[in-house]
Amino acid sequence: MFTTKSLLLTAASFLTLTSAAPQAIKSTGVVHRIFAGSTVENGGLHFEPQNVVASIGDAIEFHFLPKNHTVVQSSFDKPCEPLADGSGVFSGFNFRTDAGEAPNVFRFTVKNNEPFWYYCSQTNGDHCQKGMSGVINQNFNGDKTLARYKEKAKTAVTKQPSADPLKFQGGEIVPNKPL
Ligand SMILES: [Cu+2]
Repeated sequence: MFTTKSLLLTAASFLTLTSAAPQAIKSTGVVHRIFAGSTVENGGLHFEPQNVVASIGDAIEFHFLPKNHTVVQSSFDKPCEPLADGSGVFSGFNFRTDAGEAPNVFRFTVKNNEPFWYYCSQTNGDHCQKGMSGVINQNFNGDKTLARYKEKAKTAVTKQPSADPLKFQGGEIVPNKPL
């Protein structure tokens, strides 16, 4: 038969188990390098690779080529605009380079399997409208494709995630180490 004390203890241990803080995401050690401004296609207004499949715990590392690109998370429905609730990932204009790769990279860890849409917010040359966008973990069974995102981006207006052009969020700026 349960005493009051044993019931309380049982309840306390149950609460301890269920109210544990969310676990930190364990790194897989996998790094996906995406090059912003790759000249492989589209006169450099391009991310390469632009359609990446990544697992939770993988690192995404953006390397920046000339001239002055950014990465800003958006929704599928509103290309060239940051997430409306202010929660999105963005790099800031911290990676200007005139030749070769910028000395730093922008890096973050994949936290879920939701599609992650992003664009370059450089308005000098209309990068987003001209196709400088990409996706991580597109749902390949749905109709929300990168091709459709780019089509909608052609007539979208680019918005910045912050009034401070150097502000970044949701990732870290770390030295670009050669492989
Ligand atoms: Cu750009």
